[in-house]
Amino acid sequence: MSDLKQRSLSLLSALGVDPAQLAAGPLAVRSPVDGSLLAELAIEGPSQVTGAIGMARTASLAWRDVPAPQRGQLVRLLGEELRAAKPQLGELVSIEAGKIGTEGLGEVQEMIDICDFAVGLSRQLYGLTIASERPGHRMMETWHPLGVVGVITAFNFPVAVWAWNAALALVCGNAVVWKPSEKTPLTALACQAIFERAARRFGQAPAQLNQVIVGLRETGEVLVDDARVALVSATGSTRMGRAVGPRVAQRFGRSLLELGGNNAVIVTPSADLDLAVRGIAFAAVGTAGQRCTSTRRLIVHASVKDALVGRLKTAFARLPIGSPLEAGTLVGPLIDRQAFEAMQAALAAARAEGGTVTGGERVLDHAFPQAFYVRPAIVEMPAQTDTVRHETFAPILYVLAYTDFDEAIALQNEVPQGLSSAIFSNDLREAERFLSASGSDCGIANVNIGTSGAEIGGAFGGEKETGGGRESGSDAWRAYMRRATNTVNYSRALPLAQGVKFDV
Ligand code: UN1
Repeated sequence: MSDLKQRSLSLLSALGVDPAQLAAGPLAVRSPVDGSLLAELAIEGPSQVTGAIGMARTASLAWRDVPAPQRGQLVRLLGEELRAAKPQLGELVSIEAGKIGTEGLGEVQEMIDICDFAVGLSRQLYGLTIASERPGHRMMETWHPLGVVGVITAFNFPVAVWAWNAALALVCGNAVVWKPSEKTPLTALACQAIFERAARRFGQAPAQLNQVIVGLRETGEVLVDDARVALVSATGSTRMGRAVGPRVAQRFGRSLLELGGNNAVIVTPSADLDLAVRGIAFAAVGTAGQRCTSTRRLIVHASVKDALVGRLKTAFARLPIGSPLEAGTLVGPLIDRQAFEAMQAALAAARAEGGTVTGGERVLDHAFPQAFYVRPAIVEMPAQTDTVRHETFAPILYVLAYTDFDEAIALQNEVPQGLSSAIFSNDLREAERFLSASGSDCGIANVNIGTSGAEIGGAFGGEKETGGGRESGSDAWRAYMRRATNTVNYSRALPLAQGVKFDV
């Protein structure tokens, strides 16, 4: 048995996962750290998924009548359990998704933070009171649970994205059916065990309030097509969203899509370059460029391009690349061979379009023949070509020079995706223009910080091919509830709106 398998088995058992689940079927789970086999899981077939949705429906009928502040207490306990499990779950994220230690732990912290947020929210599911045009009438809005929420998540945030969705869905009175990425189901099983501990302590949660279904695309499709699933919240590629969105719409379900990004940083002549180098490096190479918020494009003013790109090249050349389980590593592996091949194909295409590539090669292949470590690439491009406009989920930073600020904003916006964006500038006019209606067209627009690493308090998501959904903070909770408009007549007359007369 490989060391990593042993380590993950002991973490999973400490987290409360039944070992029988880990050698139960055909789904091979491998660690991107060294390619070793961690577990073999059973795949849920269509009838099991349908059964899970039925149980979730039953759970939701009981849960919707529990007062929201009490529902919040379950999420408070979930947050407590996550605090206790943070070191083990963070390490398991590192083993299964290849994140460096601090990012694995950071992901669990993000889960704890959203639980805290959701607990407060459980007393703040506010509706409006609206002035009625009729005497003796009152109008108001009430917010009710949707029922069953389906959550589909990606490998790169294998646990936090479930928590963003589940914490809000649960305080909003829904049951959750979660299909994790087939590349990272072990961390999902761990979350399920953690959730069940919280539910046992809570004592009055209906059975099967949160369930995990492990499987491939077909498993997710059952969730997408079942009319009992009121909301499908899906995170992943634009290709996946293009398939999921119309199928859910076909049955008049709701979807919340968080898809690809092609996030740019604009650096203007007045920028603090020390800050820019650090901000861009973290956002471009953190999580080995596998965040949907990773910086993929640098749009830099011609007057500072050489200075900035020179410093970035030096920084990229020195990056400690290696096992994410070793202290000091900043860049871990790509998730698998397919990701490596997609990166190499993008670099070849960029070269063919006139790009100059620095870095991007495979490293550590002798130490880890079954894993895919790369040196992050900087690619200076003559123009924003098709390859630049496409999201490649790998650490590639395309560099484009600009001379006129309007041109920089146009370049930033001229891609199909619209998730995150940033400007480094000390010029107030430029920064404010970037944030204005005619500035960045993304769901996230930052000043003097990079494109990734958003806090949970804000709404998270983006426009265009990113899918339009908003998760996490602000008023994202509304997506997990249905709104009813109520008009109450407390008079003895029956005046009609718009002055209509209808006396019978
Ligand atoms: C994602 O990559 O799917 O802003 C989410 C960030 C994280 C979330 C990323 N808080 O980078």
